Amino acid sequence: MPDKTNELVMKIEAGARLSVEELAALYRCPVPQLAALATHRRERLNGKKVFYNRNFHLEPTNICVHNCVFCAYRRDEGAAGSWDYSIDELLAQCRRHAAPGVTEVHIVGGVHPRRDVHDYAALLRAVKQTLPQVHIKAFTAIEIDYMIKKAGMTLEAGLALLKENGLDAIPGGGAEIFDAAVRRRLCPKKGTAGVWLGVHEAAHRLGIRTNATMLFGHVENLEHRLHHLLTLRELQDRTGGFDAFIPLKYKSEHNALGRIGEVSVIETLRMVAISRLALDNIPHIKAYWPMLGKDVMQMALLFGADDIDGTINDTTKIYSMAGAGEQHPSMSVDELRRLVHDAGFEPVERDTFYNIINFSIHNS
Ligand code: V47
Repeated sequence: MPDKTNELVMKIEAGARLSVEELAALYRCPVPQLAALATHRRERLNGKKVFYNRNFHLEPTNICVHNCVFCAYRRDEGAAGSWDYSIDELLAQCRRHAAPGVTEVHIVGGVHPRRDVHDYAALLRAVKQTLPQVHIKAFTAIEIDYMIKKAGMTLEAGLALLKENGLDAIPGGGAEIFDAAVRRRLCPKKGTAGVWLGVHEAAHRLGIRTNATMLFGHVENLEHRLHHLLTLRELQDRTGGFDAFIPLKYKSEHNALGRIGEVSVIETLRMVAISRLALDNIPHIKAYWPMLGKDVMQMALLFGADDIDGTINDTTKIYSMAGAGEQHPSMSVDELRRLVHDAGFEPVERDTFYNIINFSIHNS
């Protein structure tokens, strides 16, 4: 083993922070060693626990003012394949999917040209009235920025309005890649990295917990990925408001970027491990199974991931429309637990805020 790697192993064992150069060196080290180092970090933070929840998604619309080249989901208003549900239709979906024990609804969709923060506050209020016991994790920072500007409000006032009406947490979407040049190629009209980071920072100030994502495996390189991770680490040092990081592998079907194909499973697993090693201050790394598939999700647990998201109940289309193997993502609690157990870990049910839910109580 080269000296440099020995030094890095010692740093990781001591729990020390890693620089961008050190992370780049680790990215290239042999796969079993990288898996072992990320596992060492995950065990310090989360022991053998792997978290999951009982959740479903609402996707109010796929009509979107943006036209990101990686997206297979967005449509113009009135175009074939577009949808735009009323609040009543969304409440009917809530009633259909809120089985006993469900603790979270994840609401995310396109940036609709005519909807403002008051429209979405009304949706949150209605969902909360219908499912008072369920946490609402809703709207990417990009949706939030647009809906608040549309109403002519300040970011703080708009976020406070959403919170008063039932917003409990914010998901990590819309981050893509923070590097300005890559972002311009991917999603030229969408909010900049500064917009995304500003919304999350303001949310953290208001006590709203959030997640973060990174879309990788398209036109970016390792330097861009590491810059993205360290930008998140820096914000987390200041606010402590992120609960989980989700590395999202680009899926190539039915979108304008498709000809570039997809990165390998090994590259995906290396990114999971590097995320765990870089983000020493974000407690959870999520292996999102509707995008990775069940097999790669299980492998990701051996590369530092400690969260697998939830039951989903076939309620999200973002990944299936981009060609994910899971065309109707849905898993029972028994299957989630078995997959975790078979990988050698302890399945633990959580709510949105990682409070542990006693499995035996819910199933008695
Ligand atoms: O920002 C869109 C990604 C994200 C593709 O916070 C694609 O718990 C791959 O953020 N290939 C939205 N990815 C979803 C999201 C998310 C998912 C799961 C959990 C959480 C959480 C958040 O989906 C977008 C974009 O980066 N995406 N198209 C595609 N072709």
